[in-house]
Amino acid sequence: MSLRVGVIGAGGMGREHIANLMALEGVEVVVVADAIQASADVGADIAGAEASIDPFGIARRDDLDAVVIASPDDTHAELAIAAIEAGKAVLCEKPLAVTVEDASRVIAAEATTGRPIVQVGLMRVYDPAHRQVADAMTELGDLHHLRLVHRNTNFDWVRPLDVIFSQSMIHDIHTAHWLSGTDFTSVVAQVARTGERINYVNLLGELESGATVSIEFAEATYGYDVEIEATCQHGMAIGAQPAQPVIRRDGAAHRHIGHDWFGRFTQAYRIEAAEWVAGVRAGEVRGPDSADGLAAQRVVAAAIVSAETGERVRVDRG
Ligand code: ISE
Repeated sequence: MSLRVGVIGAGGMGREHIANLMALEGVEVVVVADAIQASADVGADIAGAEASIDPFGIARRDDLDAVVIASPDDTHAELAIAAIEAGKAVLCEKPLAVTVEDASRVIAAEATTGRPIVQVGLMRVYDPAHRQVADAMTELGDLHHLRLVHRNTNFDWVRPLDVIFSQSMIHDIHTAHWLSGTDFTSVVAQVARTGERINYVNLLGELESGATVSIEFAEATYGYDVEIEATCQHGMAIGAQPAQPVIRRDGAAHRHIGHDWFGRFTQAYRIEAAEWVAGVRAGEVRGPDSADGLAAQRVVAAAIVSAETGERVRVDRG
């Protein structure tokens, strides 16, 4: 029997999920909802699905097995709770919520169902380059330091600091949690601005294991660029960049980087969709779960306080 899925949010991320779900056998995207009719129509056209402008109605519908939430970040928690209460499996784009309190409310709602049903779209765990680093680390002994660099292309949008943390750096925060297998204990954040624009954020974190993590975030104009380096007891691992040919032309050698995360993480998103569906069919959450979403949000909360106070801030772990 096919898995009947509703997709909430038909912006770039929603459309990416629609395309990836449609490529899977036995998955039917039944309805696409977006608060804006024109977007709902575009998403529904891609899927050959019904269009709706009632995201909460979709979350609550009883003829769907699962929903993907890819609406604006501040709607994630309420939509996830509505879907959980209607007994649906959920793939919720990151962040799970924009506050620790709301992420905890999602977890409380999920707990009432008696089984895990929420996966969070922290898709780097499916990225082949990140997985290679994870594999290499198993041979290198204890992790000493992780260096994560995230150059973003939201340059034409002046984003406040909390949004940069919860929308972008949350990926790196979760990567550190995943690769180290431990929690952050404290963070120190430094922020460089030009007027309102945040140009650069540096987050130095300490982990329960004693390892350290540095996350460098920059709004870049040239392309979307993510780097990872793990320094361990017996050596280090450097994440590969996606394989691209070198084009020599007009007296120059050129290698394409890409303008956004859709290009850099194409494969990760595809694998994520397939793994999520397999997990839903098995009645399991196999990828990053709501506890991972909450853990990351706790680090975000501490990072915001650190940036405001200039102090090193302990991460509240509940
Ligand atoms: C976006 O939602 C992502 O997932 C990207 O990885 C991140 O770099 C970007 O800033 C977000 O807006």
